[in-house]
Amino acid sequence: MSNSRRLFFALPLPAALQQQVIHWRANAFQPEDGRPVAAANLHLTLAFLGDVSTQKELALKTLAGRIRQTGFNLCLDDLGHWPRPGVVWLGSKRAPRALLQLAELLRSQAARSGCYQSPLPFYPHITLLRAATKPVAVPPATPGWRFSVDHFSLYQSVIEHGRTRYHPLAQWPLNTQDTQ
Ligand code: 2AM
Repeated sequence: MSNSRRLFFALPLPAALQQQVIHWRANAFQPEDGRPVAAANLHLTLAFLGDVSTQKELALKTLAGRIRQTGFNLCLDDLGHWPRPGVVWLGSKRAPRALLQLAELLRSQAARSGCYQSPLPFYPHITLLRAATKPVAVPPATPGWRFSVDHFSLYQSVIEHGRTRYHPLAQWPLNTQDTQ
């Protein structure tokens, strides 16, 4: 598919928070635990779309633009390790309902547009380390960062000079009223 792009919807982390997370991570894990995700690549995926044609991308952007959803505060107070995909992640012990609703909407729009969606339940997370297939001593707690989510974005995943980079292509606001 020469005209297709590898896309996903996600929540970006504010730049200052990206820096706080990577500084904390440098002390919280050992180099052999896994490959750290670059600060600018830290994000929370809402819906992975895979390789998408230009036409389908336009349709998905139109649908995303019609979403009317409230913003929310996200507390990053959970950590875990999935050895099989080799992922160490940061998450939320109590994911806000608005986050789950937004992801559900984007995933069902993606599925109806023909983008394969994993049958596994959606588990909101921010990947911190990859290639973490061996046992990892996961710290008992995070600093409990909180941030306010007022938009979501569409990203393109590209390989540049052998490294994965995520380029934001578009973003849509979330209603700032009724933040939890
Ligand atoms: P992960 O961080 O748990 O690997 C871009 O690849 C983003 O989409 C990543 O956050 C990744 O989640 C997520 N994603 C979900 N399903 C994917 C898939 N089948 N292939 C690649 N990435 C996927």
